[in-house]
Amino acid sequence: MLIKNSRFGPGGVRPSEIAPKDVWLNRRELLGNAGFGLAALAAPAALWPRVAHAGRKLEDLVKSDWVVDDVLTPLEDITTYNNFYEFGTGKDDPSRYAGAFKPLPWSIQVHGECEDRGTIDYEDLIGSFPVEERIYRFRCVEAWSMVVPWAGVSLASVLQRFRPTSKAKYVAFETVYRPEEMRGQKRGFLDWPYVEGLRIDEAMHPLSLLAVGVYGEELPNQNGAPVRLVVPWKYGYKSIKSIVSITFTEDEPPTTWNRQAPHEYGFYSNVNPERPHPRWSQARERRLGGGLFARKIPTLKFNGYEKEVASLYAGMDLIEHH
Ligand SMILES: Nc1nc2c(c(=O)[nH]1)N[C@H]1C(S)=C(S)[C@@H](COP(=O)(O)O)O[C@H]1N2
Ligand SMILES: [Mo]
Repeated sequence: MLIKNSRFGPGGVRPSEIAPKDVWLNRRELLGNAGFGLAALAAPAALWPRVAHAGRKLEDLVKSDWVVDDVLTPLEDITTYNNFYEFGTGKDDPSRYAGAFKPLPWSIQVHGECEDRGTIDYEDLIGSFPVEERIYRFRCVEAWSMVVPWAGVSLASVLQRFRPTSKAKYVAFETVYRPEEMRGQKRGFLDWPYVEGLRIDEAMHPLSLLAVGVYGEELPNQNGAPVRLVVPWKYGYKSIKSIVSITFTEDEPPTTWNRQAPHEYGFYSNVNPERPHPRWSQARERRLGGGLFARKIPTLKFNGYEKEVASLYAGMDLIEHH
C-alpha cells in the first residue's frame, strides 16, 4: 500500500502531483450532527464567505513578540489544504470529513515523570493561561509552507503546572483515537493513534506553542481542534493535532513518521535545507496561496528560527540526527 511503503511521505502526495481540486470548507455549524452524509453535500468554497471559521472568537488575545514580518497565508488555504490522516490522506479530505468530529468538551491527560499528574480541560487551558496571537512560518516536509496567525498558549507554561521531575527528559504527545468520528482511522494509513515527541528543552522553548486557534478564532477541526502543537522550526508533522495525552518520559518516545520510515523521518525533524529528504530536495518551498506554479522560495535553516533555537543543538550533527 502506498502509504505503508511510504513512497510519498507525510501528506502522501508529491508536490509535483498536486492538482487543483474543488475546495471545501468544514463548517461546524452547518455539518452539525449530520456526519459524513451532509459533508458530501457541502458547497464549494466559492459559495461561502471567505472566512471559513465556525469556531468561537477567542477573547482577550494577547499580542506577542513572536511575529514574522511576512504575508499571511489566506485562511482558505490554511483550512482546505491539510494533512490530517485521521480524516484521509488527500489534502481536501480533512476539510470535507472533519465535520463529523466533535471536539468539545475536551481534556488532556498529563502523566509520567511529574509531581502533579492530572488532566487539563480545554476551557481551563484557554481560561487560565494567556492566549497569545503569534505569527509563525510553518514548513511541511513536503516542501510547501504557510505563514499562520496562530492563537495559543505557551507549551512551557502548561507543562510547568504539572511539575516535571528531573527524570523528565522528553515529552510524548498523543492524538485522540475515535474511528467513529475520524473515518481515516478505520483504515491503516498509519498506526493509530498518531504520536509525536520532543526533547524536554525543545518542549520548554518559548517558541513551542499549544495552538487553540487561527485568525482569532478557535481551530477548525481540520487544523487539529481543539488543541494542537506548533513547533515552528520543525517540519509540520511534529505539530501533532487534537492532543488528548501528554507524557513526561525518561526515554525518547516513538513518533509516528519515524516508525513509518525511520531513514526518512528522524526524531528531531528540524527544518534543514542542507539535508535533502532521501526522495527530494529540502532547499526550497512553495508558499500556499501563491498558486501552483508560483516560484519557490528558499527554505531557511530551522525555518528561519536559527537565532532562537540553534543553541539547543550545539555540538550535534544535524545530518545524522535529522
Ligand atoms: N494527528 C495528526 N497530526 C498531524 C498530522 C496527522 O496526519 N495527524 N499531519 C501533520 C503534518 S504532516 C502537517 S504538515 C501538519 C499540517 O497542519 P495543517 O493541516 O494545520 O496545515 O499537521 C501535522 N499533524
Ligand atoms: Mo507535513
